[in-house]
Amino acid sequence: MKTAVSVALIGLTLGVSVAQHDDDLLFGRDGNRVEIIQPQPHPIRQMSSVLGRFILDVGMDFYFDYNTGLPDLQFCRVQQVWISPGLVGSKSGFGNVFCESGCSNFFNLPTNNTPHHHFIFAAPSPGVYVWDVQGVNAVARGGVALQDMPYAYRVYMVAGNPLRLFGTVQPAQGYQGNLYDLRLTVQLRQGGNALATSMLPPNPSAIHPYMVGFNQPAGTYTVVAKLSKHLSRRVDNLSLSGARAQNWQFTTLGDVNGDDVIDDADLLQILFAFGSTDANADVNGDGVVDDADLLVVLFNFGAVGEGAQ
Ligand SMILES: [Ca+2]
Ligand SMILES: [Ca+2]
Repeated sequence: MKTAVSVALIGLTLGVSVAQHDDDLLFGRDGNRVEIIQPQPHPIRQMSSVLGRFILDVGMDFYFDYNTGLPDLQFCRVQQVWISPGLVGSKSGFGNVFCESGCSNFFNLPTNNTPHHHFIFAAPSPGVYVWDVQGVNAVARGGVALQDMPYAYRVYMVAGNPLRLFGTVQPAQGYQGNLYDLRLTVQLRQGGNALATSMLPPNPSAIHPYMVGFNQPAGTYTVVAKLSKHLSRRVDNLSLSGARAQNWQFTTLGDVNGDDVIDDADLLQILFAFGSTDANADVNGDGVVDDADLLVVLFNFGAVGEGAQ
């Protein structure tokens, strides 16, 4: 990994001709694969309130080697992996490029003979928004094809001043798969009523593996978190105002159908997928559906999530 110092010096060297910004995603090379050299991890970004919307400028560029002044790469595709509903990334002359559905969700560097581009991300209401990307199909300066980034790089964007929860997400001990393949759902409740829900893939490479925002007043809430394939956890009487750390440890695996109960419906789904690689029925995340998955469900049979209503 190259140092932040050399990146800063590059910024100075190129400062006049190319407006490089501290938070621009700089795509470079780490051994045989493409990597976002800086910023690592991406800092939490505050969106600006403009005409009733929230917007943020997100830049990207190649990483330029300090000694040679040359870019690490000659080509890289910035591929979106996940984006929060409602968040849209657009660029003058290109329209909406990144969004939940109906966008191309990738951008090639270089485009129009330059690797340096800026996108405006916009969101309609206060909250925490997520944009996850990977560098793929990259070609190094010398012409060598590089391996894709093996993880998703996350940018958190905060619109307004929502209630925020952030922290770590620990799956059950028996889960062997990738945490990013699961979905974390966090729900705010008061008096038994669900007020707001936010969902995202946990991302251990991000500044916080999860952060969610709720456009709700400060107060005392019950918070329920559910990780896919796991039973939910619940914390009562949580006093929320601004941002607060809340780590989640999920202990019980086996809820294949996501109804927060482990019962014969889960068992049946595994039996129907037995011997396949169906990711939904692969309880322990080892890539196959077999008796190990059945055993997990049988062992936890009858268990109900803390947040089940
Ligand atoms: Ca179930
Ligand atoms: Ca399995």
